Amino acid sequence: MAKVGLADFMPGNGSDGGTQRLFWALWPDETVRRAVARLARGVISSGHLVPPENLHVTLAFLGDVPVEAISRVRAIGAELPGSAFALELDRIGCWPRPRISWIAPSHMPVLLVQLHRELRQALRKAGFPAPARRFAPHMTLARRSAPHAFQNVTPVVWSIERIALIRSHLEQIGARYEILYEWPLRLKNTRG
Ligand code: 2AM
Repeated sequence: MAKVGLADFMPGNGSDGGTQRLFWALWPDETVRRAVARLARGVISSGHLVPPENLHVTLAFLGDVPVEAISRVRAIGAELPGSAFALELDRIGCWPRPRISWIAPSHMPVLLVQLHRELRQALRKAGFPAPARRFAPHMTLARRSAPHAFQNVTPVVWSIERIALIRSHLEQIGARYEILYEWPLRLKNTRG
């Protein structure tokens, strides 16, 4: 099959019949979602809180992927040799320019660095544009928030045992995310 070129990834709302707006993510379970949402409500006092069901950590944003290329995106997930790890979300901060408040790990697990690297390499090898941004794992908590100080919080310990391919539906009330596929990570070593 032909390689997908940059021209195939033009921005759009992902709802036209020929493409789907996709990204790779770590998707929290209900317990993590609730704990993070509670922290966010307590700490962030401006902007729009992300609904708990939308909370996630993006691994790689693909943008609009032609439907005929999705089987190759899936194949990457099936072949990714990542291992499970624990992520401690313990720091709330903000990026003033995009006006985003986030929660992130103050310690970056080696296994997360490896997982991201393997995913980026696999995407590149399969002809997809690899993420250009430096990898700064975070969970967006609020958008259009006013700048605020960093704050260390009691860690939310998240046991990450799978990765997910997510479809983003851009709707009038905001983004709606759909888990298209999930793949388990190897349960060898749960601490990075
Ligand atoms: P964010 O949380 O920092 O906004 C779906 O849009 C997810 O992909 C979001 O978590 C978003 O990150 C992330 N993302 C990364 N690069 C993006 C881009 N160029 N456009 C939109 N979302 C992007």
